[in-house]
Amino acid sequence: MTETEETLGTPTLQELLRDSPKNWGKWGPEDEVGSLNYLTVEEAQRGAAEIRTGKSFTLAIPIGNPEGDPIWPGRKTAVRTNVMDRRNFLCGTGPSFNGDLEYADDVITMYLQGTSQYDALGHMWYGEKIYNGYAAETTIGSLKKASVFPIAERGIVGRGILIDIARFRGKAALERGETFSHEDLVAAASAQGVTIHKRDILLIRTGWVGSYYETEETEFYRDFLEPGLTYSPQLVEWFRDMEIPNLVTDTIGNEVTRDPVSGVDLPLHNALMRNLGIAFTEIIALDKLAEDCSSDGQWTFLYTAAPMKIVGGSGAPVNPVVIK
Ligand code: UVW
Repeated sequence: MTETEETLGTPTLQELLRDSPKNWGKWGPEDEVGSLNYLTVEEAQRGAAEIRTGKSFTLAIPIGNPEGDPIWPGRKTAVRTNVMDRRNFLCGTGPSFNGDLEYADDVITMYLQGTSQYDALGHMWYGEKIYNGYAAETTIGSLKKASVFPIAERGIVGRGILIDIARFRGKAALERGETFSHEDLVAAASAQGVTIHKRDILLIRTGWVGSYYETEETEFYRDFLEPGLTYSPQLVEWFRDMEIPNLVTDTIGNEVTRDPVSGVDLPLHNALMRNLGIAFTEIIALDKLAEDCSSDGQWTFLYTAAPMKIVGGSGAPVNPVVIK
């Protein structure tokens, strides 16, 4: 099929999401953090109440791995360059300090979405408006509205719940393009012996990012189509009614890349992030945490995250910390 035949009959996001609910204005005309507003001090306490042993997990993937980092096709992986090290001091090109101090320095060049990261609410849009109704023109040059900065200033603390959809389906990782719905999440939670509560930070393991490290790059990126949640009006209503503040997954895009029903690419970035203001956290390492949760039966925990404070950024790297 040619690209034109493939896209013929595909609705625009405007058409697909015409009746989709929005949280615009709910937290005021100047709001930039959306559903993270649900994470009140009571929610932090609810998360803290889940701490039983104090065991902690960091959820970022390595950055600038010589074997490669999983990223969205078209982006480049991070390049860390050493610009000062012992050699400079051996050949006398290093700065001199009283006391003979020496040091190493690095520069990194990377996409802000090129590793474990929070998307800014203004990162994606359609119909000339970003989250909360701000004009798409506010993204020109840098995000003047709904950038990642207010999210970073706020930080994220709440009760996290891990749903291991791969384990639920008896697989190490979901297949390319494999989808699941909110009903599958509820069924998987029930199989794990847990209940997803209102305002939980939802972590979903598909095994996909973990599989990157065991798969040839060409095979991983072949016909790029990640597994993930798939759009339906009912799913959007479920997320809205559950007041989910933050969706965290071990995929690059947090949703199936192309909705198999409508043919639209990344509709949930728009239905959930742009319209409901749900924070998206992507490329997260969940395999070790899932292994531990499966062995001790504790799938809920305190989740904390502080993305970097990039002024005007469309996203920012993050290394979330979970405490059980
Ligand atoms: C794109 O920006 C295409 O995706 P993501 O939000 O997953 O980084």
